[in-house]
Parts: sequence; C-alpha cells; structure tokens
Amino acid sequence: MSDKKWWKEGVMYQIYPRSFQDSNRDGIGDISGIIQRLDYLESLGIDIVWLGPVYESPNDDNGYDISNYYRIHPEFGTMEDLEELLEGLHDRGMKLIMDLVVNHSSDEHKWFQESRKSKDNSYRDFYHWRPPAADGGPPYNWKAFFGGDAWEYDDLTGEYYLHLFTKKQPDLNWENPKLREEIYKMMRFWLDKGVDGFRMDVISLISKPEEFENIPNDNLMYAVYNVYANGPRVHQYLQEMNRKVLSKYDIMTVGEGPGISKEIANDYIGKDRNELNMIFQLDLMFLDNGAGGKFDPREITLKEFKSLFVDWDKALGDDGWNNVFLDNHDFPRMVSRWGNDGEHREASAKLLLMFLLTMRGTPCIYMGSEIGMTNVAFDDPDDYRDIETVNYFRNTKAFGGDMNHAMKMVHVQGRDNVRVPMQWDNRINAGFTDGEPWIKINPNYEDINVMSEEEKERSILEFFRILIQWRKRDEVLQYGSYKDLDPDHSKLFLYKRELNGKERWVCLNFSDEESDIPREIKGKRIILNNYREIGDLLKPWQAVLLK
Ligand code: ISL
Ligand code: CA
Repeated sequence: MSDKKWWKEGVMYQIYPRSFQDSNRDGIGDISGIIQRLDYLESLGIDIVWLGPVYESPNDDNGYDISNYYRIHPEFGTMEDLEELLEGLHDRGMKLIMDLVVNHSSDEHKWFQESRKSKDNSYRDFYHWRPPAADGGPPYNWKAFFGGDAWEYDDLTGEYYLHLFTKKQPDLNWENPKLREEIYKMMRFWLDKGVDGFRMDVISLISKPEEFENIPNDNLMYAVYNVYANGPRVHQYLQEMNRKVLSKYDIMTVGEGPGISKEIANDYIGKDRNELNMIFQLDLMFLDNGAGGKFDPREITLKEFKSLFVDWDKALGDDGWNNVFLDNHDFPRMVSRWGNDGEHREASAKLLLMFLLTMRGTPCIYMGSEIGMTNVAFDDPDDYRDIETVNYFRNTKAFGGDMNHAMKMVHVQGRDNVRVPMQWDNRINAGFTDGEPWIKINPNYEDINVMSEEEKERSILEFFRILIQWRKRDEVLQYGSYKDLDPDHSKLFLYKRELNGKERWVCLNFSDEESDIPREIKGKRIILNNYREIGDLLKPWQAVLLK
C-alpha cells in the first residue's frame, strides 16, 4: 500500500477565477466572488481548491503570463481578498493550492523589460537570447504551442528570444542561479502566507537542452515529448527547489507534465526523489491529436482510454501517486469529450464522476463538472477569447483554410469550451454576473445550473456529493490496489479495488447501448448506482459501485 498522506485522501476542485463568480459587475470573476461561494464549495465535500493564476498580468494568455508574482491582478481583487479567501477555506477545513507559472513570465515583467534593453544588462540571462540565423531568420525552427515560431526577434538588440507559448510569454532561463533564487523567494512568500501548495504550470519544460538544435519534424507533440520536456537539468532544479523551499512546509505539489511519459514519471514523483508529489499527466489529453495537432483530432477507442489508465497505474506503482482528471481549463468538457452530452448527459456525467472518484489517485474535478456542464458552440469567431483559438482562426484565414471546418474543430477542441462562466441559476447571465460577461454564457444555462440541480431529485450534483462522502470514508477507494478486470471489453470499464481483504467493484458502461452484466459483479451489494435499479442488462452509461 502507498504511504498515507493528506493529499492522497483529498478531492481537488479546480477554479478558473475569471469564470467562477463576479462580485462587482465588471463581468469578470474575482476573488470576492469565490468568497461568496465558500459555503457551496464546502457543501460539495471537496478538500483542496486549485485556484488558477490571479497574479498581475496583461492577460495575453489569461493570467498564465505574469508580470508581477507578488501582486494580485486588480480585476481579481486585492491581497486582502486573497487572504480572506485562504482563511475562509481553512475555517471550513479546505486547503488552497495556487498556480505557479515559472517556465515563462510575461514580456511585461520587469525582468524581461530589463533583459531586452542590452546584451550586457544584468537581467539578460534571465531569458534565452540567441543571434539570428545566417539569413537573419529565427536561429532554430522551433514551433510555439499556440502557433507560429517559438523564437521572436527583438530589434532593440537584434537578437531572438525563446517563447514556447505566445510571444508575450518569454521562457525563463533556469540555468541562471539568480533566477532560481528569485523564484524560490517568491514561493516562500506565498507559502509563508499559508497557502497549501502549488500546481506547477508546464514544470516539465523548465530545463532547456544544453545546445539548441533544429527539430527534425514539425509535429508539435514530437517536439514536446522529445525536445521541450525533461531537459537535462530538470531534476536537479526540482531537487534544489524541494530542498530549499518545498521540504520546509507541509504542502502538496502537482506538476503539470506535458511530455512526461509513464516510464519516467517516477523520476519526478517517486518517494525518494524529493521532487514533486504528483504530476498531471497529459498523455490522455493529447492522445487524440492527429498529424495536424489538436485541431485535427482522431477518434480514440475505449480500449485505448482504459489501457492508458491501467498502464499509468502500473508504472507508478506504490512509489509514485497519480492524479486523476478528465478535463481542466485547457481541454473540452469531460461529458462532451468522454461521455454523451446529448441524450445521455446526466447518466454519463455521473458515470465519469464515479470513475474519477473510484480510481487510485487523487481526483481533480474542474468546476462545473459537478452539474454536468457541456461544451459550448458559438457561431461567430469574435465570440471566442482564448489566444490559442484566436490564433487558429487567424492562421486558418491567412492560409485560405476552411473557416467552417475550423469552427467545427473549435466547437470540439477549443479551450473556451470550459472557460465560459459557471452556471449558477437560470437568471440572466446564469447568476455569474450582473454586468456584461467577459465571454458569452453557454445558452444551455437555463437547463443546466446549480440551482436546478439543488432542486432536482437524484441530480448529478447530489450524486457527486454522495460519491465524495464514500471516497472520503473508504480506505479501499483511497488506498486499495487497482485492477482492470476486462481490458479488452469495448464498452465496459470494469475494475476492482482491494485493501486488506475488502473489495470494491466498479462497473461502468461507457456506451450508448445496453450491455451484459459481467459475472464478476453478480450477487454483489450495490453501494451506488446512477440508475434507480439494475435490470438484466446494463443501461447506456450505467455506472455501479459495489462491494
Ligand atoms: O492547452 C493546451 C493545448 O491546447 C495544452 O497544450 C497546454 O498548452 C499545455 O497543457 C500547457 O498548459 C499550461 O501552460 C500554458 C497555459 O496556456 C495553459 O492554460 C496552462 O494550463 C502556458 O502557460
Ligand atoms: Ca469582477
């Protein structure tokens, strides 16, 4: 059995601050808005809130471009608000994890402002600068995550700087010990305030190759897994960070890990590594990317989905610890992507929640999943806000691509699917704001909202609350071993959790069709079922937990 830790027993809940609750009618979610919803958060039974970035930022990438790590963006409130939120969560027995975005800063951060001034500025080496190629173009052929080149020319000094994300997100140079000390100092500032840990943005990318080289391939995922991630000194940096900062506090860390494969995951999170506690592995999120990237997706089968979880569980074993999630602020809504958000929305939303809360690993639920919120489909490109989507539309147009097709792809894959506001009730703007929201509301808010879920019997929300209570008082679900009982089945995900002779079975029908009841669960006692009963066949998206 894995060692006991509070962060293995807790349930995480992600808040995207811009879209949770507006409190001052400017149409932007803010910290005071979250404070107004503290009782709701408590009522869910969640333990750990992961708050997206609320630091000062020009918002090129909605706060993932930080211009001052010590200040709260005025649109989100003040430092006092943040302290009040922290206290409010602690009073209710919940913890707060902040987003730590230190692979890159904003180009408006004072470090970068200094760095670009001259080649001998004392901040020059806080970033990666290189002279142009012989033809004056970018020094290397690297591509950025959200389209275009990863090297940007700056005519102040006639050199290029590296940005793996937008050009307003220059990559920090971790080789520089002065930079590292600045980061550690900033981390201590937040930990000393009492925050309970960090979700570390793209932490797998902080160490760059010793020698930059061209990439023999223009597939972004190839670059991520083979060049951008897991650089030669990433473990040295994380061990140093752990020794100098993390180990001094009772906190948890989860590193976002694009490019970390299961074979090397325990190098980051293994017990004796003294680096991180968990990673968010992105293999599943990237699995459907086709040759043209995320906007060129392919179908994936349930078998692939299952084996990914099974293989990761096996690879981490009792040395590492998984984090289990099916969506976040970067990927489509889980019920739209992995379930059926039409006819079987309620059943499939419940099934996916049961999956999250019965797997081995700390579950992380994205806000709105507890009420089965779905993807959104705006008709007008101007209704989209996310820089990745905006760039994609722009590039499609520039290269004479099919805009209708692009729109369809955005409806399926775009990040704004999950960034539209939380749906609280059926009043105008879904109870999110009394002003003009920064992005349109999903028109289905009249049917899908917290208030109507609270009023309904056997709602998704009620199911979620019951599941959480089970998870929290059941050691078998927390620490028990995990075994897939029928890896080849094309519709069912059937697994067993086991601890000290106690067993739990989870039977999930991941399909729009009925399915046979597996013999393994016959005669077992039902703990929780997303249908009223269990007949001779499993219903579409039926989910049953048994003992
Ligand atoms: O969003 C993605 C694909 O559409 C991912 O590839 C994403 O870029 C990757 O998971 C890293 O994400 C994190 O860092 C980005 C930021 O835009 C994301 O919101 C954040 O979660 C840069 O900071
Ligand atoms: Ca506001």
